[in-house]
Order: sequence, then C-alpha cells, then structure tokens
Amino acid sequence: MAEVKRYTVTAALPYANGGIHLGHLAGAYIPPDIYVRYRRLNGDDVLFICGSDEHGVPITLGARKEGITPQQFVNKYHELMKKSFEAFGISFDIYSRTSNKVHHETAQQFFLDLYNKGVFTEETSLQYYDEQEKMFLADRYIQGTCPNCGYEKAYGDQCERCGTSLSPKDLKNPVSVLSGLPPVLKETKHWYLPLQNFEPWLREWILDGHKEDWKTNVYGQCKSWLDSGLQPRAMTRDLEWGVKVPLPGTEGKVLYVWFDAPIGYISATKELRPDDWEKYWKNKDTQLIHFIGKDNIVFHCIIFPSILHAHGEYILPANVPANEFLNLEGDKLSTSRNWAVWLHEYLNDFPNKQDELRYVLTSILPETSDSDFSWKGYQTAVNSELVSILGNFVNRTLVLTKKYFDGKIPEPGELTAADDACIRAMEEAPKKIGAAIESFRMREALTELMNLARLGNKYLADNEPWKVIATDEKRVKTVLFLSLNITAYLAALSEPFLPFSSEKIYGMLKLERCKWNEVTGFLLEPHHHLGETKLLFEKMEDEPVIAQINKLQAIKPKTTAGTNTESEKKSPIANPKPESVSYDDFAKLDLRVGTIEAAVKVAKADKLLQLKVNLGSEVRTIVSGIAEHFTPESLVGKQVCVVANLAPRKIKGIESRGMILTAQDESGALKLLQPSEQVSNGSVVS
Ligand code: B3M
Ligand code: ZN
Repeated sequence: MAEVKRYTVTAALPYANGGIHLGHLAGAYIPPDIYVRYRRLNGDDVLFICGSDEHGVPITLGARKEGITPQQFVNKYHELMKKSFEAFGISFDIYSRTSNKVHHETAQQFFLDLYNKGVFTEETSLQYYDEQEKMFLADRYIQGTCPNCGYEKAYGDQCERCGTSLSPKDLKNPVSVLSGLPPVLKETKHWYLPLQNFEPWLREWILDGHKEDWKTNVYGQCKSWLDSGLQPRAMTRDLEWGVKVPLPGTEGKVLYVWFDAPIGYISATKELRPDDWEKYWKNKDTQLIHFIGKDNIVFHCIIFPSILHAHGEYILPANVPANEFLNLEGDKLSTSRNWAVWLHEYLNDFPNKQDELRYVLTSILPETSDSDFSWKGYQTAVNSELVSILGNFVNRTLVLTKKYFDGKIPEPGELTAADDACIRAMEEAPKKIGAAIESFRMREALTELMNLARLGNKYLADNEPWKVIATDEKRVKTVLFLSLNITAYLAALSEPFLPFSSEKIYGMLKLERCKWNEVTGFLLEPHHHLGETKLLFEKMEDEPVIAQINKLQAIKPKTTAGTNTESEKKSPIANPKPESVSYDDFAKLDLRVGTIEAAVKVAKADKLLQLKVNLGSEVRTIVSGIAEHFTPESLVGKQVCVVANLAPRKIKGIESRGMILTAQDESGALKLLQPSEQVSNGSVVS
C-alpha cells in the first residue's frame, strides 16, 4: 500500500468587510478546492484551512462607515462569506475567524516566543497622529499622493493605482482619513521584524531552493523583493482593534494584521484538531501549501516564512501557487466601485447553478496572467461546453440505455480495435488530470476532463447506436456498455471541479463514489440498474445573461467616471443587446420621419427638451433627453426619425408621444439620425 501523504492546504483569509466575489473565488478558493478534493480522493491526509481575517484597518474603517462596532461588522460579513463558500462547495475542513479567543492566544504566544528569542528590534520613531481624533494613523488611516505614480488617494500602506507598497511617510501631502486634516508627527514605540537579516536565508531557500517548483510569477516577485533590499517592518500598530500586544505597558497597541492573520491558519488548525494539530505544522513530512492572489505574495513568501523560520519549530511552505487577477468585462474588479459579481447575488439570480460558475471560472483561471470574466463568455462556455459536450454525452448515454435496455447495463460483446483504443484513452484520463492538478495547472486538468467527455461523444457519433439498433442489438450493447463506463469515469473525475454534477451523475448511475486510484477498468458491471435520469445542465438563455450585463452597466458610468474612461470605451459591455429579435418583433415598431417645428427647454430639467414634430398627418409633442447635446434653436427645421407608436409617457408633467432616434459614439457625442435627403413628413422608416 502506498504511504499516506499529509498536506496542510490554506486559502487566503478574506477580510470580513464585504462579500465574496468572482475574483476571490478564481484567485484563491477554486484552485485549492480542486486540489484538496483531488488529494482526498487519493486517500491523502489533507486539511483545508481558511477563515475570516477580522482585524486591520479595512475592518475598523468599514465599521465606522456603517456606524456599528468592529465586532458587529465582522460578525455580519463573516456569516455572509461563510455561507457563500459553503454554497459553492468550497470544502474547507474549517472556516474559522481571527477574532476567536484561540487565535488571539496563539498569535500572542507566537509574538512572545519571538520576543523572548530577541528576534524583534524596538524602535521609537515619529509617526503621524490625528490631533482631533487623538489617534495614530496607521496604514489606511492616512491618505496622500503616491510618490511613484502621483495618485492622490494612495493609502499609507499601498497605492491602489500602481500597486506600490508604501509606508505612511512616503506619501506626499498626507491627510487623516478620519478628520481630513493634515496629521502631526508624534513619538511612539514599536517592535520590528528585521527582514534584512533574513535576506541571505531567504535567498537560499527561495532563489536556490524553489526555482524549479514555484510558479514563475511567484518566484519572480520574490526575486524582485529580495533584489531591491528588505527593510525592517513594524509588527505592531497603535490601534484599538486587533490582537493586543502581550507586553506590559503597551496599552493601545495591537499586533500588525499581517503578523496575526497568517498565524490564523495555525489557530484554525488548533481549533479543528486540538489534539494533533502539531503534525500539520511541525512535522517535516507534511507539505504546507498556501493558495493566494498575487497581491499577497510578499506576505506568504517572505514575511510569514521569516516569522516561521525565526520561531524554529514550524515547517515552511512547500509551495505558494499564487494566481494573477481576474478582471470583469475588461475592467479591474473593485469592491469600492462595486465592479464585481458577488456570489450571494449570483446565487439569488442563478439558484443551483454553482457548478456552471465553477466550470467557467476554472476554464479561465488567471494562472499565468490576468484573465477576464464576461457574461457572454460565461453563456458560451455553459452552452457550448457544459451542455453540448458533457451534459449531452451523459444524457444520450443514459437515455439510450433506458430506451433499449430498460435502464439495465447491457452485457458487452466482443471488443473491436476501436473499442480497445477508446478504453485505453479513457484509462489515461485519471493520470492526465491528476498530473495537471498536482502541478497546479487546473485549467489544463479541466480540459483533460472535458476531453474525456469529447471522447465519449465521438465514440457515440462513430458508432451510431441509434441506427445500429435496427440491425445489430448486440453491438449496441457493447457501445452502451463502454459509454456507460466513460460516464462513470466522468462522475468520479469531475468531482474536484464540479462536485454537484459529479454527485448527480453518481446518482443517475446508482454508483458508489470511488477513489481516484479505483478509476480503472470498468466501474459498472452488466445487469446493474441505473437510477433516475435528470438533465445535468440547462441551456443558458440570453435573457438572464443580458440582465446581468445591464446590472453591471448601471454601475459603470457612476463609479468609473473620470478614472477609467479608456477601458470603459473599449469595454464590450458598453452596449449590450440581445443577439437577435424576430422580424415580427421588429415590424411592430412604427418608425417615421418628421420635422422638428419647435424646441424649448423643459423647466427644472437640465437634460430635457420639449419638441413639436410634424409627422405629416399630425404634429406630436415629444420630450427628449438631448438638451445637453443640442441647443433648441439648432434643432428647429431638422428632419429626424421617430418611434411613432411608443406608448405615451408623462415626463415632468408633459405627455410625450414618441421618441427621437439618435446615435452616440465612444466620445459620448450625440447625433440625430436623419434621412440622407429631405423626404416628406410621415415617410415610413424600414
Ligand atoms: N486578508 C488580504 C486580502 O484579503 C488578507 C489575506 C490574509 S491571508 C493570511 O487580500
Ligand atoms: Zn501609485
């Protein structure tokens, strides 16, 4: 028997200051979930650890904004995030939180252990202080101009525009985010981790030791941090909310959130396995793997390992497979601008379609570079891959078996050379998928899974059981026997990616779940009865997809004005429209040419003009939102196209009967839609 391997797998602890969105899921939660599900199916000893990061300035500022205490604030978001993860089948062994007692104790003990070893340096320095609020301004409590890119709203710890990591003193024109006033400098004492002392060791451990097995993006970022020289980093802050510094005379000081948060992985393990947690953190046979997004690389590859190394008893990460970022419809995801698709909202809009999202995200994971999620892409992937390839194969196989053999697995006859080739290809699948997962190439692993379904479809198409049944039932028995076994493989091998669908397929086959190494030979034997057949995936129609696009479009202009106009213009969602309407629908419109005879501004409405339009048989009043683009005088005498049978609408008390057609280009300039030459009023547009 193969030796059982032990893995401690962590996923970044999300800040409890909002929901979970697609970027989170694709960055740091789907990849480890695939990984641990696969490891468990191999019979390995795996712990999958996560929880909410409940400290740090993002939390206290968020609470202040909502007018509640930090504890109330984190309670609210912890629950929301926990539920989202559960709903999407992210199979943590524990989802803990850093406001727990066990975490405070563990983090404090860790700090004391390092303190007693003399690891920290103590420094008294001048730091920014808000005299009105009577507090020091750590990290995000201070804003100013980024010395690197000139962005005026950079934070004291990082510039969100250019990504540079900063310290408050780097900012030009600093102001307190609390009072808006320029801060003063005041003396305060803190404990620093002298990272520069760890540099030789880090170079050896990462640059020499992990050149081959760490991802190039991760290795590259570490190298550039090391090459630019490490600085001492304060491990304490002057704040009220957080883990109290466990030293006498340190009132009003807490541990730096990036000191305590990664220790959260350890506390959560303790909470889950109070008796044997140590083997997951201190035993050299355990592989520690951190799944994170790229903005967390320095903390997981440089700072936390230095802390673990300094402590001395702990294992170091064997790998840190960080992902790049996922964009949304061509733009950077942003919580503050609400440019995001939130899991709790997706669940509302698409109940029971978790696997669809898992599938699409896995197929575009930002493994080596940033990638983009679009709703059109989502729809295409669901329809042309999940429905047409996987769903179609499983469904055809089961339906044909019901039809010809009453849902009983038929006895195979003699195998042809093509059958043998199909079996060999099918038996390669678990190896190929497994190898890709083990090297953190989840996209490739998913492609291999889909290739197995493609193999099945091709096998059915080549053998045409629906035709052959008329002449050779025996052959059909063999073909369906093999197809059913491919289906059984799909049930087992899809589990890491599509856990809900895997369970459905197992149910339809009435098959017990199998381990990865049991996926060999034939999993289904003749005479076994199938369960009830259900549709695996439904076609994704235009309507719900367009609704999502419109929902995002409604957010866009308000939130990105002035910041992102270039990408906004190029964004494919600038003008979402259904792909097609029937001719009959189009023919319902009565489009006509008319001449504007009068135009006046509508009182108390900056955007509206009241127009009189001559349509030949009548003169219509039309209220149009074009006042920012045309002066009333410039319109008089112009011919325009009018939607003449639009239901009348009262706008600012005026009944508007019709709509003027205009065209708007990327610059935002509006033009009237006009016939190329004068025509008589009332002419039909078609
Ligand atoms: N909460 C930062 C983030 O959400 C942080 C991760 C902690 S992992 C120990 O990006
Ligand atoms: Zn910057």
